Amino acid sequence: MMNKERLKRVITEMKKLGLKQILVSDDPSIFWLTGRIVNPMERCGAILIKDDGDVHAFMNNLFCFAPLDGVTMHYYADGENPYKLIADELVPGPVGFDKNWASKHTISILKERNDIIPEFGSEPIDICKSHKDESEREALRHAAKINDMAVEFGINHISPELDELTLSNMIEEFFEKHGAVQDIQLQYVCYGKNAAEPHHGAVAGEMLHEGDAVLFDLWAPINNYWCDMTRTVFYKSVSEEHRKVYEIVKQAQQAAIDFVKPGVKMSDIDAVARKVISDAGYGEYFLTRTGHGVGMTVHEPPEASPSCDLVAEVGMCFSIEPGIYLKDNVGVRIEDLVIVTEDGCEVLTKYPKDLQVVE
Ligand SMILES: [Mn+2]
Repeated sequence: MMNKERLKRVITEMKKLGLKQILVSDDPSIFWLTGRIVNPMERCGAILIKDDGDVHAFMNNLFCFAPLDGVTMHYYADGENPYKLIADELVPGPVGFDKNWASKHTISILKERNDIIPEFGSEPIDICKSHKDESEREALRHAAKINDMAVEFGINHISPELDELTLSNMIEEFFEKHGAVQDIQLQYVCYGKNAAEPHHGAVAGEMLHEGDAVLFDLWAPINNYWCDMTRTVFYKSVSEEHRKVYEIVKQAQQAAIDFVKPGVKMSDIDAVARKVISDAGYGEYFLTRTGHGVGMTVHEPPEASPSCDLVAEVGMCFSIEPGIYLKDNVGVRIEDLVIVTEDGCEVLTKYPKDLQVVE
């Protein structure tokens, strides 16, 4: 059934933004509003929310989407035009569309009506979703616990016999055994200089050598809520330069975590981490933002980046993951998830961060 409290919060945000009507099509947003998992794939499925509380759902009848309390249901069959059904319920003026909805849907609706104006419409739900309630915080804590175990599993299985992809696949299986059932992504396992590419995944045939960094960036949805964490360890030995880089990243990450509390700007969280790395002389090698929101999607608002104007508020969950990336040499990233609390933040991922050399 429709979560009335969440719907009310969304409508409040719509009013603040001056949006009279939004079309919600993102699967996680529909799940967050209704508790229903629906994935219409290439077909059209959406929920229309108006600022007076009028709500309509449009679904293909193949997906067995049962009626929702207080929602006017519109079912269509293959061969029928769902866009006309939606267009008929819109009032003239701006319509907020979800940012990820395929253009074939949005353009088809626009073609049905020449008195509507497309707007970005995800913000009301994105803002509400960024404030996790207690049940969501519990789900994120549980996912983070599995993530700690997955990192430990990965580190315990480091071996010169395993290429990156094999170890990555073993970790993926570990996640699946612990409740990650859908949408699992490639687990990042990066050896040596590969760790210097922030988005190197895991490649077949890449083998481990003494002195290599081993970077694990592991992420999976557990019961619909994502975890995401990174640890970097070293194989058999660590050079002075690499040790220095590691300690700087660790300090930057801790400084940013210590800075998090309600009311601080997300861009300032980024600045705190960046300052530690810049002051140590490595500023130009910190190639990414400091963090991103996590919830039912692995990358969502708010982000800790120089360009984010949002302010940290109680219940927001995001990553803190500064890094230093020295091309053809080494990469170090340390990532934890935090939830903003009344007086600081709760760190969800707990695997130790002291420099570790694995035999
Ligand atoms: Mn991340």
